[in-house]
Amino acid sequence: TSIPIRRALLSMSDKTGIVDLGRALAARGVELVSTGGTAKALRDAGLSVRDISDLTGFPEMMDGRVKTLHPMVHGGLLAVRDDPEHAAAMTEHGIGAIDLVVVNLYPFEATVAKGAGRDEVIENIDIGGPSMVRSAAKNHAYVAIVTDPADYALVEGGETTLDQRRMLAAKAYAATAAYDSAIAQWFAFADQGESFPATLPLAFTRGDELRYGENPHQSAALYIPRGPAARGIAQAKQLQGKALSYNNYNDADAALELVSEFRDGPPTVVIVKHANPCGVASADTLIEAYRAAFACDTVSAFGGIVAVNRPLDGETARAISEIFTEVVAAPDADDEAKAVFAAKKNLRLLLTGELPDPARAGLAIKSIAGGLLVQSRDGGTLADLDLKVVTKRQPTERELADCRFAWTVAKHVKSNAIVYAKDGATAGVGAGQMNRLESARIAAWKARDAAEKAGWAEPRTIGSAVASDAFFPFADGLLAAVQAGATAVIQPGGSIRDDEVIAAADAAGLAMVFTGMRHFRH
Ligand code: 93A
Repeated sequence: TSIPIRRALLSMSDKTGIVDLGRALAARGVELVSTGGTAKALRDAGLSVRDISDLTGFPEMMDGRVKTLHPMVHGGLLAVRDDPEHAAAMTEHGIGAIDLVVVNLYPFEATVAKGAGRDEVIENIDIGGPSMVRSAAKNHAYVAIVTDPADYALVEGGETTLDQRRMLAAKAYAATAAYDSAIAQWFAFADQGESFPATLPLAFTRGDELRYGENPHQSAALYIPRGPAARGIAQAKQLQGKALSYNNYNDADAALELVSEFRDGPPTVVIVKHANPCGVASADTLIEAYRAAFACDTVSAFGGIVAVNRPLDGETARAISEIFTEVVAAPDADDEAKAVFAAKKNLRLLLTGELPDPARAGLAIKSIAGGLLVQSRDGGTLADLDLKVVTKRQPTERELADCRFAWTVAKHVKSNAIVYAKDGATAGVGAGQMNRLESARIAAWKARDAAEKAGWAEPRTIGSAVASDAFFPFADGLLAAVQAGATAVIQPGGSIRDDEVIAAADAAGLAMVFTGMRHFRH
């Protein structure tokens, strides 16, 4: 059963749609009460409005900081209408019931986003608005609270049902919770410069709803952080194809994060499957890079996610289209490339704009049962490394270049990670094994398999550089790389058996460099 709206309080920072709503309510005989700016907007449109100062008997004061914080407002919102004591208090103090509140709050986040100074940010913390929202939502048995313009239509008829008011109350508290989180986030991160505040005041808004999670029996959605604009796969613009799935996002993120390491480098292509790169290559042109990345593992590349560090051209788009590819992420794409993909209805093309800075600061969050693990993101790049040659033999220039390339890829491979690379392309990737030796063997085996499939005389691990995301605890992993034909090694160093590992490298005539930095990734 519906209850009628007799009096509505409208107080809106963003006045979009206010006149239409006011007109609809007035047509139903609803009395309109408003704060200064909102009242003016309604009056300018020819509607009759009562000023909030008339209701409270106080002027709006202190630069508007105190407008609606008054018992005439909050009494009218919070009174339990059929409680005799509440009713008596209303009569005694001349408090009139308010049946509908429509509020949108001071634009705190937009003020932060535009880079305003501290005083302006503080001034845009709305106090009276959220107070009314919370009072009205608590008393949803009688009062309707609208915080989302999409719900104007719901109240325009001049009456509401309890179910509607309940739904509106839930949205209202979600809105004030997010609003306060954004404020807390600003205080902690922007104002105090903390990376690990005592509470984690992160506010997220739901973006795309995903068909399902990692598996069909799981629900999933994308959440976008509120506040200062983040940049990454979540912000990419999808040009075509059906909606992305949970796994697509996860894989596209892995691909974009890795290709971003090369944002100032030569044309580079990354192919990802199950969140691990199965082929990565840099070359003089994107098409050459794609061919080289694909050659690393032609089997896994099927149904993969491709990310590139240059605007996509038609020729590369055609090459990518030769096999089934789930998602392509690129900073941009020319008209020819777009036309090529337009014919591939199932392929999703994501345009990311300028690639994110791989060294940027940020938090990496992972959920565990009962809690969250939070760490600063792994922003370590080649520029941070203090490379030390630890073997008798110095790496050649070409070996050193391949070491650096393999190392960059290994950072984005699930641990234990072993990556063989040669001439700026991966030759074999070993990912996610429980020991380093197995990863080294798997990577070499995959390289042999690729050679067999392509009809090459030998696997590309012969004469390659090998990267290990963490130190070799024993010489065995290194010996597996020697067996695969690697001639140079890059690894963090730091094992208590480093001497043994270095001796094995020297005995095999390898050149080995230590990075002093580890890149576990799980
Ligand atoms: O400064 S406030 O926190 N103090 C108040 O008492 C108050 N009451 C409403 N801000 C307050 N509001 C906000 O004013 C509303 O949330 C809304 O955003 C804005 C509308 O002001 P006006 O109608 O004058 O443009």
